[in-house]
Amino acid sequence: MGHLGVLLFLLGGLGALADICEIPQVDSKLVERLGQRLLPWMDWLSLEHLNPSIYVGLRLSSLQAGAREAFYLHILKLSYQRSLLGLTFNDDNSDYQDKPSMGQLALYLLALRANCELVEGRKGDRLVSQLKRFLEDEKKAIGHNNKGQPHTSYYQYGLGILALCVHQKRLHDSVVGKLLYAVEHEQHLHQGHLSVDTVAMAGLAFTCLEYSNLNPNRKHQITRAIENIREKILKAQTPEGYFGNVYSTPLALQLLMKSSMPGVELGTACLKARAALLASVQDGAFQNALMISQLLPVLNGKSYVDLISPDCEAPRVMLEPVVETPSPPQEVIRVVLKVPSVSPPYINSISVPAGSSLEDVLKKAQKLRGFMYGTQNTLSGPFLTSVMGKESGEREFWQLLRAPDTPLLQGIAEYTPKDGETIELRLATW
Ligand code: B12
Repeated sequence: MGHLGVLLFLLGGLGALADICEIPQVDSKLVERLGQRLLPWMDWLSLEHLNPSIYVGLRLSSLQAGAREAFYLHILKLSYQRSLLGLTFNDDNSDYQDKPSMGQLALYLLALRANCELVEGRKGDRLVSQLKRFLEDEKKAIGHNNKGQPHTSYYQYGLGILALCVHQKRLHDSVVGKLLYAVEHEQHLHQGHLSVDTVAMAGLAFTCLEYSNLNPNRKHQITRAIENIREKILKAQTPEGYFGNVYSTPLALQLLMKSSMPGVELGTACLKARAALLASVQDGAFQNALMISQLLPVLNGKSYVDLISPDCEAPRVMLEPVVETPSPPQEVIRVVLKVPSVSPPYINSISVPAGSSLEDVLKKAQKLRGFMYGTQNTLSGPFLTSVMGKESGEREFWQLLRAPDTPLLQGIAEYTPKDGETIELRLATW
C-alpha cells in the first residue's frame, strides 16, 4: 500500500469510528454531585416513596452507596413482595391501592437483576407470572385490530418486556407483536408528536430480545424495529443536540450507545447530545431523582440492556453525603396562576420567595383560598391529579404550561417559576 493508500485507509477507519455512538468519560466530580442527590431519597423508605429506578441507576453507575444501597434493596424486597404477593400481616383490602403498577413491578425486577439476582423459586415465579399477566391484559386492551390503547402506556409495556427479557423469561410472540405494531404504526404510540422516551424504551426492550433471541420467529421484525427506532430518534435531534428534549436524551443515548449505523454520522450526533446534556447538568437541570437514575448509567457507558449480564464486581466510587447549607432569605417574586378550563376560570397573582417551586406557588394559592389542588406520588415525584376539585379523567391530565403555550419540562416539585411569569394549568388529553 502506498502513502496515499495508508492515508485513505486511516481516514476510512476514522470515518467508521465516527459512525459508532460512544460517550467519552465525563468529569468524575460532576457525576459524583449527581449521585449525591440520590442519597436523601434512599432514606425515604415508605412504599409510596420507594423507587426501584434509583437502585437500578446507581448499580449501573460508577458510584455506590455502600451499606445504604444494600439496605435499600432489602427494604425494596420486603415492601414489593409484601404488596405484590399479598404477604401482609393485616390482610384487609385497604392497601390494595398501594399495589405497584406494571411498570413499577418491571423496575423492581430490573433492580433485582442489577444486584445479579435472577427471579427464581416460588416467589420469583409468582412475580414473573404477575408481570406476564399484566402484559396479557394490556395486549387485550390494545385488541386484535390494534385499535385500543394499553391501560398504562406503551412506555410501561416496553419496560415490562425489557424486565422479563433481562431475566431471560420468554413472552408469547403476540405480546411482543403489539409493541412491534405500535412502533411500525407510529401514530399508536402518541398523539401529535413522537415520544422519544417511549420509543427508546421499546428499543431497549427489542435490543434485549434481539440479543437473547427469545422470540426467534420475530427476529427480523425486531431487527427492523430497532433500526426504525434509531432513525426516529436521530431525526428527533434538536439544534442544541437533545434527542427529543433534555429529559428524553438519557434513555435515547442508552439505546444508541455502542450501536453503529452504516452511512449515518451517529458518532457526531451522540457527541453533540453528550455536550448538550453536560451543559444542562451544569446548569442544574437534573434535580429529579428519576431523571438522574436514567442518566447515571449513560455517564458510565451502560444501558438497561447490560442487565442481561450485569457486572456486580465492577469497582464503584463511594458516595459521601453532603451537608446542605441553608440559602439566605430571598426576595419576593410574583407568579400569575391561571386555570381557564374550570368555571368560573381561576386567575390570581401569587407572591412567593424567589427560587420557590411551582408546588410552593400552588400551596400558597391554596392557603390564600379560592384555589384547590391534589397530587399523587409517583416515581417522578408529585403528579398533579386534580385542580379546583376537577380530577383528570381517562387519558386526560393536568398539563403544566408557561403562558402563552409552552409545556413545562419539569413537574410541580422541580419547576421554579421566574418573577412575573404566568403559569397555566390546562386539562389536556394524551
Ligand atoms: C407516560 C408519561 C406521561 C403520561 C402519564 C399518564 C400515564 N397513564 O402513563 C402523561 C402524558 C399524562 C404525562 C404527563 C406529564 N409529563 Co410525563 N412522562 C411519561 C413517560 C413517557 C413515562 C412515565 C412512566 O410510565 N414511568 C414508569 C412508571 C413505572 O413510573 P410511575 O412513576 O409509576 O409512572 C407515573 C409517573 O411517571 C406519572 N408521570 C408521568 N409524567 C410525569 C411527570 C412528572 C413531573 C411527574 C411528577 C409524574 C409523571 O405518570 C406515570 C403513570 O401513572 C415519562 C418518560 C420517562 N423518561 O420517565 C415522561 C416524563 C416523566 N414526563 C415528563 C413531563 C415533563 C410531564 C408533564 C409535567 C408535562 C407537562 N408540561 O404537563 C406532565 C405531568 C403534569 C402533572 N399533572 O403533574 C418528563 C419529566 C421530566 C422531569 N424533569 O422530571 C418526562 C421524563 C418526559 C420528558 N422527556 O420530558 N407523562
